[in-house]
Amino acid sequence: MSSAPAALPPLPASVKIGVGGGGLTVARVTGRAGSAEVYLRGAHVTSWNPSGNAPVLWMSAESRFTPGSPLRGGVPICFPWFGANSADPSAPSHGFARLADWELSAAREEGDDVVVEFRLTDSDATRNSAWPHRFEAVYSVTVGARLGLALSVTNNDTRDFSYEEALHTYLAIGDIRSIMLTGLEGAPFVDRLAGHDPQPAESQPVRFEAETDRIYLDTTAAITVGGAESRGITVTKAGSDSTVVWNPWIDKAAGMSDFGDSEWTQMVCVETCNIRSNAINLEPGETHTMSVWYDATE
Ligand code: TA6
Repeated sequence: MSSAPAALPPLPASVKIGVGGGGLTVARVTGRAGSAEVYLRGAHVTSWNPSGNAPVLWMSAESRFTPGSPLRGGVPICFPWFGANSADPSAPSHGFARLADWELSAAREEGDDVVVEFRLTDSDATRNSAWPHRFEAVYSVTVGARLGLALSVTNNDTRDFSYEEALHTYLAIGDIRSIMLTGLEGAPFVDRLAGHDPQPAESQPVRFEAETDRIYLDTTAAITVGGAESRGITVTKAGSDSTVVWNPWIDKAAGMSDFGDSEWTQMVCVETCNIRSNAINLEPGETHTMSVWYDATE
């Protein structure tokens, strides 16, 4: 049974609503400069193809499309916390937003681009969660020769609140063992596999030789993914002070039922975030926007 969407706004011919994996409702965008699919579950972008180019986002062939499970790949929205919730160990990893059904609130064409907007507000479930605040989140997806994502959060409560956020993007690459990330040179990071103490900054591009799970704080740098066997992908952000880099490598991939054992070579997560000491605090009525743009060569 698909998660029948709430009332839909007027849609341009480039946006069609259909039934995707697991019977979930999906918005299929076919613009002049690019195409994409966005599930209303989690407002989850699962694909983006600049016209004439190969997919830029990676999705696992083993991804689940079932209630209570996040999709594996694309761009999961982590909100209002990142990772485990320190106050409630039973709360879902990376927050409730990627498990919720968002409302498709607007869609329009802007030149060669197509813009689709999604909206999530507090509910009985969220108000009874580990993060009980009144809020509105508006997520804007711009599909074209570039992919643009913008997450705006408004405090609709009577007191201030803090939250973490991440666009946990899985990028499709040739082979993790032959790519490198530039842009983070000189930035200290927390290696989540080696405790929580900051590691000294590295002067070289990031390369991958094992499971890698790094949090870079206080960085606004653009990141470029490149290498002998990978197209170039540039990640440019605004309103974000943290970046997370992740690849599960062999053992962790084998331990995840929604991740194919051999798929670890095909992806790298470059995550645009505000987490830990970069968490956002909003006064009542305030809004914060985190945005990111992806450009891919060939
Ligand atoms: O962003 C990296 C990370 O926090 C890793 O530690 C790993 O848990 C990954 O996210 C995937 O998390 P998920 O809850 O989607 O399985």
